[in-house]
Amino acid sequence: MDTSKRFKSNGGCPSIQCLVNREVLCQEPAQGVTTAAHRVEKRGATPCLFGQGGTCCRNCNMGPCQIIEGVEEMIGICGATASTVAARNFARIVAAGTASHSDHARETVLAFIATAKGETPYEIKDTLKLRRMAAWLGIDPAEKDIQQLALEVGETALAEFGKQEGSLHFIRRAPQKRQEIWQELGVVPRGIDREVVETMHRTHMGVDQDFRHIFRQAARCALADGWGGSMLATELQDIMFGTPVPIRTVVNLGVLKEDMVNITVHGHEPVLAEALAMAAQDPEIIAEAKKVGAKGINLAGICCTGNEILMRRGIPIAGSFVQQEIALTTGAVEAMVVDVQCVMQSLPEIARCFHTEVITTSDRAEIVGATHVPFDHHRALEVAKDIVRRAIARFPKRGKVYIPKAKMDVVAGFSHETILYIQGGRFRASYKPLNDNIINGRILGVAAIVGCDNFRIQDEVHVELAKELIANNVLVLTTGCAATGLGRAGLLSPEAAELAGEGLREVLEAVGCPPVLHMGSCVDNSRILIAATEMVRTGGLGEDISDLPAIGCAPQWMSEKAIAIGQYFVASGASVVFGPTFPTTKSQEATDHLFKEMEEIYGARWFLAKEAKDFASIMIDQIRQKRKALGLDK
Ligand code: CUV
Ligand code: SF4
Repeated sequence: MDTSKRFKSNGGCPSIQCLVNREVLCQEPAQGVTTAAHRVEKRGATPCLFGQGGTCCRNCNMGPCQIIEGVEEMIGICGATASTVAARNFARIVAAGTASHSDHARETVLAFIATAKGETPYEIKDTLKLRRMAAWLGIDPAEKDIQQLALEVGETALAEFGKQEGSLHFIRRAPQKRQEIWQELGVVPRGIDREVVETMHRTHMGVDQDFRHIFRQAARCALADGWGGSMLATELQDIMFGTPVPIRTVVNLGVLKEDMVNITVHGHEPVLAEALAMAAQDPEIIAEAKKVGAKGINLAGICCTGNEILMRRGIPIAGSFVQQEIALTTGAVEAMVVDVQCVMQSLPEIARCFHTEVITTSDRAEIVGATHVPFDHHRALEVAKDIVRRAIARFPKRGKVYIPKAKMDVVAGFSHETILYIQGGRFRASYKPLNDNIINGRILGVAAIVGCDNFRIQDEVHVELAKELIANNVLVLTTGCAATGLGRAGLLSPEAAELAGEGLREVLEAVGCPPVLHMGSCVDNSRILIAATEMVRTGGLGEDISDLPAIGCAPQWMSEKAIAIGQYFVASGASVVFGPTFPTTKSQEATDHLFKEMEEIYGARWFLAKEAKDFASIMIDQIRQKRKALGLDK
């Protein structure tokens, strides 16, 4: 194929703002390659208009119908109004997001059960957490050996997916008052799969047609994600692979190595990445790499897989979501190994311009042009070694390479347990120091910056926003690709504490913490729910998550999962700010529900913002209002 035709651009490289990405795309190895950066440039920043704002419906074959709120004749052929359609579409986004996090969790649980039976190379590493989770799952941990207990925990966890009645076990971890609100509203999730299926059913043509009632199901479904699928994934992964503790490592494309076999692991499920990490350390494998002239195997993460192994093993992250294609255009990647979610279909096409092999591994995800090497946790090491060997075989075929220098030191690993621990050590661990510092005003409040990065947004919104927040003494928590971006900018290092306001800086310097705490992958947003609950339980900051001077945001959200996360945060009492666009804006009624009525019902709401400064002012203002309501400030 004539690659020059596929390549368009202004003088050879796209006009993207992120300097390191642009640097790589402007170098020789990347010439002739088209990436999302080029496609966005070509099409302009305005996406396709169909569906924008949430009032287009294609749920039946009398349509598609484009509905315009306020125009009487512009309702669906079936009579559906703009608010119904917007709510239906929104609920379906939530269902897709919940399904994704939860299907990942299912895979984790299955690997966990196999591990309990001794059928995988993994172990039950955190036995303390195993016991704690057993108790939450209604299992008496007393006098059971670890394998037996793990098996029971695994099987009970698996049953959470198919449960038809009652409520998910982890719901009971929420503050009492929150649980009562859920009970009263009838939004307590029964079984994870059931909530997803019911959401799909209720949004089918001609079923649930009261937008408020649909939004309520969207909340129940989202709660099945946050307190269900995502939380199960986080907790069982921690038990199996270790609960994260503070760890120093590096991020950005500069972590790729000229003299090593580079394997990037991309996607979401750590079961694959953990096995690859084991295989990469195998002396036999390393010897094979040396035979082809490489110094060894360099594993580097992309997206949330990257976050998983960064948090637990300190394995460097090569890039966030928007850097996946760019990592390949360095010409230095022998294999990109992917499983599920946030993997761009363009990867094999780009790999064709190089010696790179794209390897899909999940039974649920294949890509035309990629090699499929099915992963199976029973044969985890065997498959992982096979994959690493494929990468080694590619090394001698490397052509021109350009690896940028850019990399940044980060400290990650801030699980809820770690945050607890650094506040007083093993025996006095509690959230009291944090609460006290919020009460005495050294810390204004807590903000979470989570979610994706996105090619349609060129500015470093995350970085600007985080700087503004910490300068105002707001402690920042982060997960997902936002965390990687903040890491690239140096905000995940303790030295960045000097950018914090005086009060926050004092607190951070006493414990040697960065001003932005990396809590993990997207499923690890469940850690934030637990941290918030712990703050409530510790006392002095109200009785419910909605009383806390805390707020979340996803300024560059891209995936459906992000909306599920936003909805479970709001339904749990934590407001969120999303942007730069929102999926219901063409229906005033539906948007009013999410932006106003939810505040009355759940004590929290959605906000929409575009620029970093707007995010910051909404978030700081909300935190101030909560402080006032608590009587902390006048
Ligand atoms: Ni799950 S969901 S782009 S990898 S954070 Fe990254 Fe995180 Fe969004 Fe995807
Ligand atoms: Fe149109 Fe109603 Fe069919 Fe949707 S369900 S496509 S609004 S007729």
